[in-house]
Amino acid sequence: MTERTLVLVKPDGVKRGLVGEVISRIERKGLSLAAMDLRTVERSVAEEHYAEHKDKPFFGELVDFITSGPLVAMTVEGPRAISAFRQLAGGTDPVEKATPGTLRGDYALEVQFNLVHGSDSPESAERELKLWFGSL
Ligand code: RTP
Ligand code: MG
Repeated sequence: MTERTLVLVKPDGVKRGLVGEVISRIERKGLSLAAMDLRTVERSVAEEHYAEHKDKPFFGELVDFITSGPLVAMTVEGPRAISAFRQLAGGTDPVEKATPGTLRGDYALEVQFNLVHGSDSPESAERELKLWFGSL
């Protein structure tokens, strides 16, 4: 089933020049881009995006980081795109969970600076694509 998912190359990935690497892996997997935009987001967007984490101790730092500079937001589509991109990204902790061969496993060291975001379910994808692109 064709799906759409929200992918972010977070500010650390943009600063480090890894946007092309992320896109390359998305394309090599067989997924495709349906929309893409470089932007710096307001705190309100970041807070809404990460609303599920609002009571976590790292919420403030997370919002500070996501709003710290330009990021690349993309709509990525293809068969099982949501799970497929989560597989490419690897686990949240780039050392303890993400394995080599994944984006986080290959390019990140710290949980906060873990390079990419991908929607984690069809419900999240719908909510996030509306927030970031105004539609699914
Ligand atoms: P994301 O939402 O960014 O795609 O990452 P995820 O699903 O793999 O992880 P999630 O549990 O949704 O956490 C969201 C982001 O919060 C940061 N985080 N920091 N300091 C910490 O313990 C901690 N835990 C999570 C990470 O940047 C994570 O991607
Ligand atoms: Mg998440």
